Amino acid sequence: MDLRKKLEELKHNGLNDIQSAKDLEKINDIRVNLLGKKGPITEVLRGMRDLSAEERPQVGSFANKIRDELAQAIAKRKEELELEKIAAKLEQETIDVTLPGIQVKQGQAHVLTQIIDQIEELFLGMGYQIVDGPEVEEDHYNFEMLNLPKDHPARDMQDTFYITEQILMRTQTSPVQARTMEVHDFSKGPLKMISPGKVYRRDTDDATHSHQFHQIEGLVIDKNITMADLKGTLELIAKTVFGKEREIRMRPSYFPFTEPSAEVDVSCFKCGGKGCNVCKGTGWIEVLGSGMVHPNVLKMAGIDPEVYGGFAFGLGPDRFAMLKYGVEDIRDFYLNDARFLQQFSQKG
Ligand code: 2NL
Repeated sequence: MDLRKKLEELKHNGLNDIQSAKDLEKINDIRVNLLGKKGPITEVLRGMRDLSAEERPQVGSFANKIRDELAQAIAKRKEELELEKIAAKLEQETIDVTLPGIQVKQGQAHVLTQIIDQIEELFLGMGYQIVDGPEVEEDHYNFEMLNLPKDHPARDMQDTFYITEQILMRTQTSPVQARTMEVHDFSKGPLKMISPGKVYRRDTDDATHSHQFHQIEGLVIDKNITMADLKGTLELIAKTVFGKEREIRMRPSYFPFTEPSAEVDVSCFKCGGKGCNVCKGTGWIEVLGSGMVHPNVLKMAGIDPEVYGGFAFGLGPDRFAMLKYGVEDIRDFYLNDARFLQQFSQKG
């Protein structure tokens, strides 16, 4: 058969196949079949051996021209198919940016953390340090250093979780103060600290008690500290947590680690002092305990009570939150029920 005719036919059929190729795999198959080493054009070129010397270059250049045309058509069709493929993909992945988004639930600090943060901020502003300490504590720091003698009822097995005879779960955060007093260097300035944290007691007798709760204790030791310093400080706590209209009153009381000791009441934040169900008609609510640091406590920490003195107080963030928000069961704070906790959102 005439080689020219054969080449014409190859071109015609080849272009048809290329045009009707529907995907990139097909166009690749065509390229390999048509232009490859075992393809029909290579075969034609091989068949040129039988041609005359005149005809050979003519048919040769014609064959090359057809091969170039087919290669070009393949490249063009390949590009078309690639663009089509991208267009189809874009079509499929269309995102409607006007659709409403998925609301991300935003958390918030736990209500007890909110109260603790508020008090920490107040005392940081007055130059106090915030000190942490162990929750598993030595009897020595939890009781002995705080002037609680061996026969004190708080040291009863009924009231305290003992790990061994000398190791226990701290029942107050005062051991942190005892440890700090012991190492404080008064040549560098007075000691001013608060110690917030978890404490543990065995009393679970009613809904206002839990085997684990929180305490923040404060301690200031310097020369010439008076009860007026204590009262001013306590008033600031009351106003910060319960509102700036609040007033406080101090009643004589007893703690082994302070002398004199005072119980502190805040004027009722619901009725303003007239008397209501929250303050049980008295106009006052008991919120914390306080006093001037007992000389024995100073002595045991190596501080001379003839030179130095100080005040201390202890308050319960759990009790503060219960009073402030009218929560009746302390265990609500520890159940991690979002329906309860969400009520204390700070978003307003
Ligand atoms: C309460 C109130 C209080 C203290 C804690 C304290 C700590 C040191 C020295 C003296 Cl290191 N006092 N803390 C003082 C008064 C009251 O807590 O109701 N506690 C049972």
